[in-house]
Amino acid sequence: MHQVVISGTGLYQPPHIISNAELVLAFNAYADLQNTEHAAAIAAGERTAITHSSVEFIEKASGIKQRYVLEKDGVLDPTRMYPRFAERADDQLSLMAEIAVDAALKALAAAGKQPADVDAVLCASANMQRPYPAMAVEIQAALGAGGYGFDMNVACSSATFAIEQAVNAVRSGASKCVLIVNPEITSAHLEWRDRDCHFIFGDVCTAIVIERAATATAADQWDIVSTHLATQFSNNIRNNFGFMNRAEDSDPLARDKTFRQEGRKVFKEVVPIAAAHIEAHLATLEQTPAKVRRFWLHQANLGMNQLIIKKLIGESMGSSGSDVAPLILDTYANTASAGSIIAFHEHRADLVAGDLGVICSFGAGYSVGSVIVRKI
Ligand code: CO8
Repeated sequence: MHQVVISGTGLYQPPHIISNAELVLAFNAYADLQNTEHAAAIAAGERTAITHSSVEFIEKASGIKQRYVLEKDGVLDPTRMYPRFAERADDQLSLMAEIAVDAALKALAAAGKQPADVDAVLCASANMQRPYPAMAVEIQAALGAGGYGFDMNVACSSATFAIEQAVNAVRSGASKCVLIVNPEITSAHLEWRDRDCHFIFGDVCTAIVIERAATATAADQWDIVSTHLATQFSNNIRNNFGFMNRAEDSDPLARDKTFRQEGRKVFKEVVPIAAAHIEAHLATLEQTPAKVRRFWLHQANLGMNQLIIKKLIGESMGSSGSDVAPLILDTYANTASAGSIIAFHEHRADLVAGDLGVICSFGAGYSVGSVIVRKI
């Protein structure tokens, strides 16, 4: 069995920012347009008027202040309310692969590796641009990596679930160096016309290099001590878009064909699941949350992370996160599987050899994945 390390991470940041103020302005313009268009039906009680969104609510309920997106004009156009992407020909690199290659090259550079050193590519994301050929195989080809690639989706937990697959492959000797990419184009499957969720998500891509400790040369290395995954079925976060829609004669633009959730239930149910999962995982190593120098938590909601940290170490966390559990969702929003990896990417330079950390994701499924790492 080989010792396995994370030897590099990379981050692709989209070119556009949407502030809460811009988002609310566009949503309220959309609401006014809809309410004017359907004034008669609203007056007759046949239709409910759309209520305005507010910056104050968004910041108080979620902690999110802005989000990055790949395309901004379509999202903010009150007559459209979703991004506008040019369709690409089959012989052009697809958008998801393009942002994954960018993040991957940065992660490989950090790890001091060449694409040819990679012998497996896992594209792990909450949504794939197409069913096949696998995004991972296109990314593998674009990079010039060897071995094989495959796609996997466990919603917000896709990255941690991919880390366990990569660790198992490297530990067993099947692979030497695995590249994980998490391209999240959430803007294309978010319902920007629903004020309950229009503020939640942002676009981004993260990448992680996982390899044998024996071949790692990077200055910054993280021993992967243990991984632990769990799922528990719930309909509280769901998206029914898929290849069966046409055969079912359902409306492709119906509300259930984009992200939807029972946010309050998710909040209440997932917080205890995540806290108990982390605690039980640490206990298997005879460790306690108090011994953990840093938690890089999934970034869905400030309140969720505050409660998880309170449950784990009894510490109150402020609205800008804390040293033990840094926050990135204020600037990136919820980036699905990439959130905990962005936190790890941006907030680990100050840790010293021997420090213990936990990367933990949680979300739709429900799913929860934790990765216990130690700074080498
Ligand atoms: N502006 C003003 N008022 C609003 C708005 C708004 N934008 N939205 C709702 N309100 C109102 C509501 O109508 C409600 O009014 P009333 O009391 O009169 O009924 C009031 O504000 C309170 O509403 P909520 O109870 O919904 O508010 P919460 O405090 O629960 O906050 C949150 C809502 C922020 C959504 C919160 O519940 C939350 O974050 N929950 C956790 C959700 C979560 O973590 N989900 C994870 C999903 S991510 C995942 O798993 C990956 C999926 C794949 C990615 C998908 C990409 C698109």
